[in-house]
Amino acid sequence: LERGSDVGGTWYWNRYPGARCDVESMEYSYSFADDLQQEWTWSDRYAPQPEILRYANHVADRFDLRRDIRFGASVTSAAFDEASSRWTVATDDGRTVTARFVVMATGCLSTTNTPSFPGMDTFTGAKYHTGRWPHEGVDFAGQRVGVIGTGSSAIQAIPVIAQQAAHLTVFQRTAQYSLPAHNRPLGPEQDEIKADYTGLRERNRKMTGGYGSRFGVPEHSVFDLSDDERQAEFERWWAIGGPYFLRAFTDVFLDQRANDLAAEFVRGKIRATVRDPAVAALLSPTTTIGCKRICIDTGYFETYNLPHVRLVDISRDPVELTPTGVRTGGVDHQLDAVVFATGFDAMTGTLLRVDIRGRGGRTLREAWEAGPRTYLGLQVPGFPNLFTITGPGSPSVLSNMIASIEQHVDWITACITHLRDSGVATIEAAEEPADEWVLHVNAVADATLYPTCNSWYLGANIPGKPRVFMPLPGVPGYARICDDVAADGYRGFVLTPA
Ligand code: N01
Repeated sequence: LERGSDVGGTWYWNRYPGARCDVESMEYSYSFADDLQQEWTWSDRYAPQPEILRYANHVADRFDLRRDIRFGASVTSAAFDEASSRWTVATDDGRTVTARFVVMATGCLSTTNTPSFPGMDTFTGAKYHTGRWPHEGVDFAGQRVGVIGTGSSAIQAIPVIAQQAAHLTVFQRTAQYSLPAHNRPLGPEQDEIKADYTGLRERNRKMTGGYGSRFGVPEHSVFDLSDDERQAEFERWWAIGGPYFLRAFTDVFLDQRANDLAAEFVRGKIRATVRDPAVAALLSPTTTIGCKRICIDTGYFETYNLPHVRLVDISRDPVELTPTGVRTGGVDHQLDAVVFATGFDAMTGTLLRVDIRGRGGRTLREAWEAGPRTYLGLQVPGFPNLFTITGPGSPSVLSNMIASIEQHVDWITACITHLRDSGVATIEAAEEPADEWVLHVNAVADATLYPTCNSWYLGANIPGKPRVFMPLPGVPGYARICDDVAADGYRGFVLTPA
């Protein structure tokens, strides 16, 4: 059941200018069929959104998947019937489906967040959200455009919108770290990787984030090197492009002083790029680098050197919409269009918008009142036979999503096969293992610097959302635990015979 009118998920909805994956194309792709990975040719090191969408369509056609997909079917509720051990899933077109198993493959960043700015409905110009971009595209030529937000989506969109628009105003509440993508057309390395694709996938599974094994892992502590050596090492990782800079030293995510040195290096790059020192200062983040999801850009900071681009600090003065634009700090900015690059109700938002009812009619919303509680990010106690793909408590957004999706799909497929073959009616996460799992996820996160800022990983971007660190850092350890649990007769789950 798919809400969109076609396949692609994230890459179906996020069609904003400049949208591009910031995991390398050769790795942000399926590994389940060698023919598929051998025959597909990627254009760039980091593929643009239209190409990834073409790839999703290609996969759907090649494996004849469309016959099993009902498009335009938005799920409104899912209820478990204890007598029959079956789920009834309803869609917004009034139809229902019954099933033994339900797999919520609803994405981690699929429910957009548009803050209710005062005067929202009074604005007479065009309004867009990066995560719900019009399929026909938007022509900003000759327009005065405002962008609210400076996260990953904005940082990709701003340089491209600046090329089209007559005038661009960026409203920034918090400066964000961004690393250069160093994107380029893929050369001979495409064939080199294909010659040992299986080997690359295996090596990636041993990486913390499940990607980028070709670039290696950090070898030194920041404090092992002299100032000059450290600077040279930062430069070396910076030159690789993409998120790899954060791997420069073993302690960037673990030690605040190490992190401060990495952060200062990046601020130095911003100062060297942005000509106006006051603008450079405004664009320079002061928080822990990597704590919020790192942004990857192509020409982001350079964009602020253009005469028709203006940065407006809204950290102290909230935004209000007026009929003709945006008012902040007592100043009116006249705009023809406003782009909300204000993010998502991440990880739990989509699941909680479906009326999911498990045993005793208990809703998922009630079960997660104090924050998401899962076992392995795969199941929730009280919701038998309901699985989540890349659910909270699994590496998900801290990893190469495609690889993590495949790991979950493989695990769930093997699990369902086992249940069928052994005459088991239901599988359900037990209470205690789920409690222990939540503690485990938080203990792993607490050993890093991740919890030190107000990120969407913590739910901090949505007013009233419980503060719980949702993704689990560390792909290899996680996959090992999942495999051990299965090998141990699905330890921590309750299996009820038919
Ligand atoms: O959203 P975000 P995003 N008033 O939440 C601001 C993935 N992704 O769509 O920091 C004013 O990061 C908010 O300000 P602040 C990736 O995982 C991947 O950009 O809260 N401003 C922030 O600047 C990413 O992390 C790719 O102070 C408000 C911005 O809006 C995730 O998606 C590309 C505000 C939101 O940033 C989300 O990224 C793009 C308010 N009331 C995205 N509310 C690739 O792989 C929010 N903001 C390429």
